[in-house]
Amino acid sequence: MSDYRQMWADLGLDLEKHDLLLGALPAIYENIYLSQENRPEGMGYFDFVISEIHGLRVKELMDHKAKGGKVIGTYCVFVPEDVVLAAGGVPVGLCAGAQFSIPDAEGVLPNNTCALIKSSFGFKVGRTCPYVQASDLVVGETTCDGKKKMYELLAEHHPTYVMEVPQKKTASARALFFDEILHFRDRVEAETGVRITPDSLTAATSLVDSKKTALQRFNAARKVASLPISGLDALLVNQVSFYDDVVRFTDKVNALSDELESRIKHGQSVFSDGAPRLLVAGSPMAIPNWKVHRVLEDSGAAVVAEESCIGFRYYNYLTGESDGTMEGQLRAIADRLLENHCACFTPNEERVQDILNLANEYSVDGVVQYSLSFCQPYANEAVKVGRALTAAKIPVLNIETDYNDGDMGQMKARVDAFLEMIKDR
Ligand code: BJ8
Repeated sequence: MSDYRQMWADLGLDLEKHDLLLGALPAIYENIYLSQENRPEGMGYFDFVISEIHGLRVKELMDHKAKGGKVIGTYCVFVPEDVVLAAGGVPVGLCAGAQFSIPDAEGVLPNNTCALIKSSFGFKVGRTCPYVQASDLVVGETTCDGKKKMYELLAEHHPTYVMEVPQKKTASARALFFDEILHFRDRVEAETGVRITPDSLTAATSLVDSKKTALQRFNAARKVASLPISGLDALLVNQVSFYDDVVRFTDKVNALSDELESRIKHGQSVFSDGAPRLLVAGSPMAIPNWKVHRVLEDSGAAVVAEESCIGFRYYNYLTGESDGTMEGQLRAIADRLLENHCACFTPNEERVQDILNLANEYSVDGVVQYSLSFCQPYANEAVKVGRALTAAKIPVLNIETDYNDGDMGQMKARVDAFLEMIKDR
């Protein structure tokens, strides 16, 4: 760890505070992750990534910058990573899932703001995240109100660019979004000093599609009766997709999928027979937010899928090749992004249908609707989703929580009652 101190100091981190953060992580990870039994060997790579979360990957980013490359931080899957890659930049996800940074944000943001927004902002103002410090530019978007207002304040501390994401999927909204993608392309070119060509963009999109295809294959291994991997481990893989080098990550996920498919062939499961299968749907879970999966799986359930931007809403949509022109490729990217049915859109019946489809494809016994406290989009949309699930006779449990562990006992009691109800059906 000490090898990186100079790098962290150069990045302007508050070293004392940062030591506290990194000092706490190994015990938490050991307790939640390494204590699981019969994990696939391929998870060793992801354990390594976490052990080096503020070390080796950040060093790679700094080496890239030393060679004149740029790092672009993002907070939402609506920001097209292929455009950044096409300009030789490295995109990195900045959404934060740690309670640690929230006190720093609460001195500025209203307390009744969702934990993801507070944690992300707190990491910047508290100077405890090397990824945001390493970012030459951070890119926000106009999705939920809390995020857009936070970006105005974030811009006081860091070079920030905000993309407009529409709230409907009408023809005029699509035209607006395409225009935004053009502006973003221009902004990335200005930042990197690299002109994006149709070929470089097509190549970058192909890398992103390969990553998503690998994630689709990996997550498909969770459809079987004899589950080869825990929901906690699967969540981690989906989370790491936002930090890691795109080519290396794709290779590692494919290697892990080889192992999972072999486990499936040999009937090797990490769960006992009859563990209730659950789909978790709702707000994204950024590293190290493992709370709900932990409670669910500690209680004897198996999480088999995430209808989340850290999960299905990210990997499900591929761009493919277009007519080979710059405009055609950018249009294909814009169309792909607007396939994502984030709860910030209205109306959003497609998301309800996605959840029903996932429940069917993954043979779930129940759905947990997860929303972060004060997340209006997902908490409100839970009403319609809940009605549809009830009509389809699929049990549903609504969990609203934040990053604090204080309510875990109460959550576990509700989860236990939910699982009992499922078993008695
Ligand atoms: S496309 S889900 S990544 S906006 S949890 S900050 S919605 S109050 S994160 Fe998201 Fe893009 Fe949508 Fe996906 Fe607001 Fe809710 Fe907080 Fe959220």
